[in-house]
Amino acid sequence: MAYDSNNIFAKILRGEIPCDKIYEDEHVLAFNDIRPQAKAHALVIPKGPYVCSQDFAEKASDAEIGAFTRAVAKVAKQLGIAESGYRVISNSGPNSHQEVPHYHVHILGGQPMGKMVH
Ligand code: IU
Repeated sequence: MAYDSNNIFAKILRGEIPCDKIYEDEHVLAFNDIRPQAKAHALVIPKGPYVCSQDFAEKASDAEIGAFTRAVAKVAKQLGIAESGYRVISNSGPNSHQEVPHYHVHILGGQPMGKMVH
């Protein structure tokens, strides 16, 4: 799928729409989800134009992928949930109900998350 630069996260990255920023570095931005589904609910996104998990893994550089993985841990620490634990999930592609076509992972925690259901 081609990257649509009008998606909402692209607008956030360009500073056209505000976000509740938690963390930023050269490759990554993280912010609180506007419709939190847990006491802590953050989104981590790469700054590059990747649509989904598949796209990111296939096209991003090792530096971007490394920064992204480390950013998840940094965000969890900043949210104070690194020790209590958290869930990292990513909806990727049509069957997953991915709403925003810019790759992102959800970090959910701050409470017991319950068993995953499918
Ligand atoms: P999804 O995995 O693509 O379904 O998740 C998109 C998330 O982006 C969802 O949890 C929304 O609440 C969240 N979100 C946001 O944080 N800010 C926005 O402006 C929009 C969606 I639109």
